[in-house]
Amino acid sequence: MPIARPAASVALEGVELRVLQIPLVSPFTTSFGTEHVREVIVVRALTSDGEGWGEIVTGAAPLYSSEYTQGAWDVALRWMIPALLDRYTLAPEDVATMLRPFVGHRMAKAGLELAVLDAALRAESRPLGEYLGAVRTHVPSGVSVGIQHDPAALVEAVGGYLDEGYVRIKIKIKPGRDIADTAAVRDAFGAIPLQVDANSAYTLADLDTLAELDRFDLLLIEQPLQEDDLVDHATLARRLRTPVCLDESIVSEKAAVDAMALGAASVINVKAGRVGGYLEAVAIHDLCRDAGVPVWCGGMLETGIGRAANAALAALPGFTLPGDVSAASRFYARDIVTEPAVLEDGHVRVPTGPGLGVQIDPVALDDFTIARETVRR
Ligand code: NPG
Repeated sequence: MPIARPAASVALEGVELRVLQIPLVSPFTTSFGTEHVREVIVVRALTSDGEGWGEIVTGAAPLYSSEYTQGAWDVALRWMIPALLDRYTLAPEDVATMLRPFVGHRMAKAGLELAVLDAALRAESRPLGEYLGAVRTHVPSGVSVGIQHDPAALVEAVGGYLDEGYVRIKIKIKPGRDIADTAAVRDAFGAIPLQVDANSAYTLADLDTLAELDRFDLLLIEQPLQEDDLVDHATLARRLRTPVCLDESIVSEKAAVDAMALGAASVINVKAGRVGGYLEAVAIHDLCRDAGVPVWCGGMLETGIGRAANAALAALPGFTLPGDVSAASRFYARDIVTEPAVLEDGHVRVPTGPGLGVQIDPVALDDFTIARETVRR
């Protein structure tokens, strides 16, 4: 149990799920595709003491991982929510245990756990950051920049984000869009904190190309190989000077233990959705801090719900590298919370109100909702 003081139990009376489609301010291209709209599932836990909010960060298609909207929607409504409603009172710390019989579907589990946790903490008037162990009031904000039309367009995009104050740049790469893109950014901006993210686009056959990246003094290369390529990542890590960071491969605390034991990762990206919840994310943080392995908080284009929770998580002491916790405006012209995250001197504030510390904008929520279903006891 990674939490110093557990939350009080709640009486869960129902759970509402909504599928939202929120337009992006500009298309976001990674090695696995281009998105114009963020499709996401918002969870509302209905308890006898009030409501709580969570977010299931699956996308429309199973491209980043095997999870996707309709799969998460089905498993949550058919299996997970009934299992939670089966027990009248439950502690947020019990949610993961109750959902453990259902294999995989970690993003769905994480969204449900967060909604129950938010409800419990709001009822206690306790901020999520304090509950998780946050030690900072603001977290340094990095930005993830998608693949652009060409290296010149990438330089222009990166320049805009640096002007806004982002303290670390991550660029997406894929085969054929790696060396020239990285060189262009280094040439234009000198020794800025820079890292690259391949989203599993390479194999060990690309070793020579990946080794060429060594000359750019990158903070790290993120997830060059496939999710289950731990041994290949260890082989690659021995051949590169650039630190290898794992994202997709780190699906649990156990996966992090294994990756570290194999030498497959010298840096770890923690995403609560990918690992099944914020409590598992704290456990991975604790593991890495104890082992002296740098960790940072990743992002999944969260709405104001997950963005608030990520800021709270990223404020834990072991997060020694800037994360992908950017301002809401990086992705959205309109958020579903009344006070979207903003960039202040390169940092995002950790909310201090009860629970997530943000309020839902009910009109925006309704405007983006394309499907809705409620399960009650
Ligand atoms: O700032 O929220 C953010 C986006 C950070 O690049 C980012 N996320 O592979 O890490 C990733 C990528 C991603 C986004 C992956 C959405 C999957 C879905």
